[in-house]
Amino acid sequence: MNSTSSSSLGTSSVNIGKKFCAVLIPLIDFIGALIFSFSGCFHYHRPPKLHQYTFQDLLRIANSTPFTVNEVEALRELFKKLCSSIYNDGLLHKEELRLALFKTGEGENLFLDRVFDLFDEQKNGVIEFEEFVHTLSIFHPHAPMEKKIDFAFRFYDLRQTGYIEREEVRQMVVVILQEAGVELSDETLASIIDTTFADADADMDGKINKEDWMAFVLRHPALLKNMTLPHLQDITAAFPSFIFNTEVDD
Ligand SMILES: [Ca+2]
Ligand SMILES: [Ca+2]
Ligand SMILES: [Ca+2]
Repeated sequence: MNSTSSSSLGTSSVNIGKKFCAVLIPLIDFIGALIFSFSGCFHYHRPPKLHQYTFQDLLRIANSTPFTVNEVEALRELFKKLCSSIYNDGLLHKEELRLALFKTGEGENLFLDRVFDLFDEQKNGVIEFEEFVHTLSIFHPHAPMEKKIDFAFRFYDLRQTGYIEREEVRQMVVVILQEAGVELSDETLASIIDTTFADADADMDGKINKEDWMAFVLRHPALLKNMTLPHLQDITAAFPSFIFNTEVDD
């Protein structure tokens, strides 16, 4: 490769990184919205009694995540609020997640479906509290980088084929542009996707596998910023009225 083409490749890589960052933004927006959608209405309205987690339960959950016991307790209050909006059975249903994120219990959304699937680790159609904490923990600033990379890969593998295909990137880009009110010609859209693939598909087999993805993300570390939600460290500060029940020193 001569110096001219290598320098133009460098420039285009930066642009691709920016574009892919834009593609990742909805994911972090979703998680952020989920956490803070209810912070404004948290004054004092104690949610109904649900399955009680003992201190030992909370401690066990805290020990398996980067969260402290107080943070798990704050997440418990958030979860109670989220999961009592429609069914009030101690489980988070897809309609409730949709209501929290979009203020409506109805309608289809590609990202919502994928986010819900990723939270529902046991694939039983509802999100349990431990699944909720476990998935959120991936966005914690102290969560291992490999977990963040892996989660982002699984998020974008919308059809769960084990690869991120061109069609999946296309769908994401289309949804983002729609939400941003931006209209691009089909050619421009195709060219964004082509350039992204040329950069990400290292073994050039037309799909992004985990190794391709890992290398791509490491070349564009800005992507990983979107996999960290700094506010998760301040979850107890976001819900000060709930630092409270056990008053554990972390
Ligand atoms: Ca589940
Ligand atoms: Ca796929
Ligand atoms: Ca590939």
